[in-house]
Amino acid sequence: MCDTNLMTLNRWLLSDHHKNTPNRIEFANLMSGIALACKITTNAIKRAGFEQLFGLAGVTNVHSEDVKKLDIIANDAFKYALKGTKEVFCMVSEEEQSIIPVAEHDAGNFVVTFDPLDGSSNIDCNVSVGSIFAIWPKVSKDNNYSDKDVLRKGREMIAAGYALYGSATMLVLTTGCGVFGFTLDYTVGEFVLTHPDIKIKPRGAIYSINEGNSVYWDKATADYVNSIKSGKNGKTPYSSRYIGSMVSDVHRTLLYGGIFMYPADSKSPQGKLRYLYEVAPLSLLMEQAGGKSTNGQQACLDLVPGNIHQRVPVFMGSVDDVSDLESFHKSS
Ligand code: P6P
Repeated sequence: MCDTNLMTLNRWLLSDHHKNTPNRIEFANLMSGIALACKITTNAIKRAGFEQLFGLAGVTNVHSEDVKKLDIIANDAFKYALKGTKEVFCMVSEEEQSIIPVAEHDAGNFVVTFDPLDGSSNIDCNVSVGSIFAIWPKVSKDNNYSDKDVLRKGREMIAAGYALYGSATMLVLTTGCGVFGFTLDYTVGEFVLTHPDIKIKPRGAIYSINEGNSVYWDKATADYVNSIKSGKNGKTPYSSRYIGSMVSDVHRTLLYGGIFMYPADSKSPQGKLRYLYEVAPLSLLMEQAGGKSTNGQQACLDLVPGNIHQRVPVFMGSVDDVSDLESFHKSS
């Protein structure tokens, strides 16, 4: 059967769903750049075995992490594709130490923060990985970017999303009116709407955390995890699922319910995950899907990062599960 009326990402962005979006043409153009970067990245991942793209690039990044060859490919894909839209004022990448400027003749009105290939430590064993992005309006009135364009509260985001390079390649996006999932149709090279208006259930039965860090956890986190493992008060014990790739763990949490956690602990006093291009965008998606995202004390979207690679603790997922977690942290 040949569907000639595909609801592609671009058609959706220009549809009545965004009839009140003042600059929807420019935004749709920006998103075409992000979609291109995700297609280039997914293609590189699928070809990695044939073209010796697995393994290390022989350099370390700003976080002193070994950079994979595919990290560099994904980072370049995002930078070139975004600059090519002429809609970007400046960028922040997980792979780059400083804010990435855009030449004045190419500059636009959006700021984009992104993790081009999240979970890449898993990629050589073919575990699913992802790209994460957040879109913000520029703040500077002139053409000189500054920290005020990027060090800002998550609630100032106008859109956020991720690509999941899994059994299928999906792009999951919010523009502030719910969460929508698009699956890459290789036959036409388009992201097609397959998951309209995703909502997370109020309570799940899965918890997701790296239990290898349990010796470092604070009491509140340890007590909460023990409470859902022990099945107190006649409750069924939760199942444990941890992939170690944030996009995959969060996507499963979004669709199946439950809670994803990367807490601060004695090994990582601020947690591990970075605010601008991991925690903030995924927190916006979670809240837009009817879920919750907290650092244990307050909503993640109300936090303001101190630097572009600021790490924060994060607990996100079903409202009732995250609220239970918060009750342990707020009473500690
Ligand atoms: P750990 C991947 O390196 C990542 O940044 C996230 O995608 C993931 O959630 C986390 O780190 C996993 O960290 O310490 O459990 O290996």
